[in-house]
Amino acid sequence: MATIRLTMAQALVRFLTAQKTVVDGKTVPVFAGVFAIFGHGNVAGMGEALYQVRDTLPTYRAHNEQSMAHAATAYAKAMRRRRMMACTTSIGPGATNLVTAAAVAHVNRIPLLLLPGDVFANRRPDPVLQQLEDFGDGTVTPNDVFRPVSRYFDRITRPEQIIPALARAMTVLTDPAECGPVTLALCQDVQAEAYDYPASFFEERIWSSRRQRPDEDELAAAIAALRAAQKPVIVTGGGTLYSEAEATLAAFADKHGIPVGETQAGKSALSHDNPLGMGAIGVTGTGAANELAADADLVLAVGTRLQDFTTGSWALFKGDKHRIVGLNTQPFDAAKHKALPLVCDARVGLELLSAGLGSWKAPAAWTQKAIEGRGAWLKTAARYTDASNAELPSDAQVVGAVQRAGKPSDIVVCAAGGLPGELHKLWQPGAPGGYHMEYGYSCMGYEIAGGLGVKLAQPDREVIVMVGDGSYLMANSEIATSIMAGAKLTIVVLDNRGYGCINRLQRATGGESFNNLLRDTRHEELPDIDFTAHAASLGAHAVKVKSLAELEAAVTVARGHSRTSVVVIDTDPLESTDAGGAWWDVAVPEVSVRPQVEAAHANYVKAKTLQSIGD
Ligand SMILES: Cc1ncc(C[n+]2csc(CCOP(=O)(O)OP(=O)(O)O)c2C)c(N)n1
Ligand SMILES: [Mg+2]
Repeated sequence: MATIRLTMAQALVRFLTAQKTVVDGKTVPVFAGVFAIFGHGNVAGMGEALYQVRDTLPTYRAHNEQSMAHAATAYAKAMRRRRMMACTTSIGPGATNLVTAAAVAHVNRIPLLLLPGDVFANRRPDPVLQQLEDFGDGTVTPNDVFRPVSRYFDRITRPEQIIPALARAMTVLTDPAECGPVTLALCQDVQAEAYDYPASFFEERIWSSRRQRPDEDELAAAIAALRAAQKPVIVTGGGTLYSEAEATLAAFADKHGIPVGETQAGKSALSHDNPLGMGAIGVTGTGAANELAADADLVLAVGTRLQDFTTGSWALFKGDKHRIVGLNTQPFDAAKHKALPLVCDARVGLELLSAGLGSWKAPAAWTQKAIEGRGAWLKTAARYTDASNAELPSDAQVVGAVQRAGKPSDIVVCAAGGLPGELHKLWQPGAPGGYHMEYGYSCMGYEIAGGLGVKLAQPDREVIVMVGDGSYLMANSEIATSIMAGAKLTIVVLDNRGYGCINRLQRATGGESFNNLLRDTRHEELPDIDFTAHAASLGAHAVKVKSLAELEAAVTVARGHSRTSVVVIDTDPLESTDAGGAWWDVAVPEVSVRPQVEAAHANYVKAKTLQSIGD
């Protein structure tokens, strides 16, 4: 057997370069690159190995491990999970800084390869710098915290162990139902240890995205359920986009007269002007989508995890004896809330359902109601986003201004704060993939790093990051990375001087304004944070605007820049779009000395009566 003598780290990166996939008819590497922050736990082993392959597997140096893993996650999401990136860190803090980002990828079902360093397998220098000592368990290291946030976890304590471990890693990373983060914790000494690897380990392998076909009985049951429906609604999630099924979905909705509501991950699948596109559904949904959802007798859930924002904490679907058909690659999702499972790829599933339904159409009155509801909602929404000379504009007005300065090919990126609700309801994506919202973990700090990953994936599209002051302050250092990488972003910072959405939530649950807006915090002095000076110090173009008209102009100027731009605008922390939307279960205290809390609790108890448990 032919062998090649390499260190474990050299073999690992060589294996990564040999993994290929086909995108738009072209064979390309599965791994577009590696984000790396070195320390003693990886600089000698992984660092030297990455240097050797820097022309085929580029290494990007980031500024924060969590952020670089967000960027890698955003890259894979923007690539519809066809291509991905890896992240390598030192041991200890470098490694555990990745954990939150691993959770983001896990919740959102996005492939991400994490390669944190780990302690010496030979244990000779114990305790090595940054080693956590467990008095009762010699096998535990901080990297064990990756177990619950990884779809596959392994600790590499022998060089030959990567042969089966990487095979298993690739199987997970490329599986539409199973994919998520894979963590291979690389013991520092083992990274540098040589082994005679079989040459076959490095042979090129081409991976393709599996399009699973459904079970015949499940398909027949789903067709029968749809045929019996009088008021069907489709809820489309991220799975539709990952399956590249947006055209199939549009054809399905049109042929069978079924209106469609989009989740946060699913938004942009349907063209904004599709007459059956009801827009956002759920807690942050449009009036049009939520009215239909409340009345629906059948919900065809396509590629969605049915998280609480989508189901209005399971109080949204109020139709008597409504049924859910769960079309999903993952059986866990397909059978939620006693759904009739239809386990398969979204595109294949919709095609087969359509063939089985033949010329069947939803009752015309139902389809017509949807079309009219959509028209009414668009008029309502325009009231919130129209141009205005408001001194302190609302987030919705900012969304409108950014949209007016936009082009159909733009991609808007966001994750946390009040903006996800406003964007979900009001943003009008021009093309599939034009709406990139991380709302599975809704992780503050994802926005700018995520924008970087999206731009690396889609260099020809304008990437507009919309971010609150809170999220900006939590993680912004990848502005500098975006400049280093030539990955130009337009970042719009909405400065409402605090955690506006949580303050509003606090008030809605009877709480006093406390510890959210800066003015309501314990302080000696209120900071007057100069976001433009901050962004400029990281190398970005930066400008503060005083009106929505100036904002539109500044975003237009930013489009023309080749380097990342930050545009800052002060906004009103108290305003949000009250039209549309649905109830969200946020537990209100049962007893309190404050009458406002007691009143909120009484409303809460009433609202909970509409919530279903398990069906
Ligand atoms: C890492 C993280 N910590 C805490 C939260 C809870 N949280 C959600 S939104 C938010 C405030 C966000 O503030 P900002 O970015 O200024 O947006 P705004 O609410 O003002 O629109 C907080 C604290 C979170 N989602 N992520
Ligand atoms: Mg804020």
